[in-house]
Amino acid sequence: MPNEHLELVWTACPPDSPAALLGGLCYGPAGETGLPEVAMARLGVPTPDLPLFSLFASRQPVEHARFGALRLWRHPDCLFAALSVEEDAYGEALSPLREASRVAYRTLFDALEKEGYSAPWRFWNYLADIHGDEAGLERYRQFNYGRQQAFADAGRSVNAAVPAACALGSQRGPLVVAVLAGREPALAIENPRQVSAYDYPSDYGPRAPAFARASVSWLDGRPQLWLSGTASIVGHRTLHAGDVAEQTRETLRNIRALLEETRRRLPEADFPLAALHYTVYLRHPEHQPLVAELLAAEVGAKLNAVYLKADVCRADLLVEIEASAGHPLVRLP
Ligand code: 3EB
Repeated sequence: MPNEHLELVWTACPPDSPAALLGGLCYGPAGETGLPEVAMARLGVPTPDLPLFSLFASRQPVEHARFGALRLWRHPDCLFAALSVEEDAYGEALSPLREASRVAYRTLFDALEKEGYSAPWRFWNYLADIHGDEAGLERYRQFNYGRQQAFADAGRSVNAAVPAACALGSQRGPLVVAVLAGREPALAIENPRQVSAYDYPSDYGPRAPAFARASVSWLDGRPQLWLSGTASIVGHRTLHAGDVAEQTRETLRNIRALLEETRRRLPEADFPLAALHYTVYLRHPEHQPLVAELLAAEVGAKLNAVYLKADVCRADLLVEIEASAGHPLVRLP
């Protein structure tokens, strides 16, 4: 039985019932759909060249609107918006990516305010060449710079109650930013094992990443959990450099800690590992079978996961795992 409000759909088939579509992204070529494309190969499947559409669907009425590069889908209680930005458009700037990131976030924040869904719950961020140098700074750090500037420009806090997020390196293509937002704020959750990302020391870049470790939103009186990209970081340091098995185990310890912290903050948001829908980003495709085995050993036979080849935002990280819960998942062939 599909959830009235929000369900996650993973499919290789382009969406055929746009009325129910509440936005989404395509990992691979999006064809005629016009959905934002993220150049990432799917791993652990017999047909890696098929696209993977990661969509939200709803039985509630959804309206779609398009304003130039910005696409948005309005549900009565939440909104999904997505944007691709060509960095070339900011070729004059000292750092085109920093400027593109700032403009992408400004555009999305302006749209959220205008549409009446001012509370971002969860962002998705994808950029090419994430470790490349731009104007003397790693591109991921330029992205963080522009993102933090946009939060400040919009009068939004950069160090409390920030949304959940992920930020990954794609093979090529424009900066892609998507957001799920609501009329009511989500509850931001931090991980007691980790320094909050917004408090990272400046060794990780001049402007800290503006994201929470997780957030909990509410639809129809029920909680949804949005776990940010989670990696083998304890305190603020990367652990187990070069060891994908240990990095996966450490990541799962962080995820367990986040689920426990979520329950502590909000007893109704009681999600076991097996209730989560996972997206696993791997730097090296050959690690997929081992990571899948370790994940299944912890989560159990009901594991729902998709695997994507991506550059994780610290060069010494081999794996990053994000997840959501509190809404159904539909997998179409
Ligand atoms: C980390 O914990 C790993 O910049 O939005 C994870 C999730 C990471 C989100 C972001 C970065 C982001 O620092 C990287």
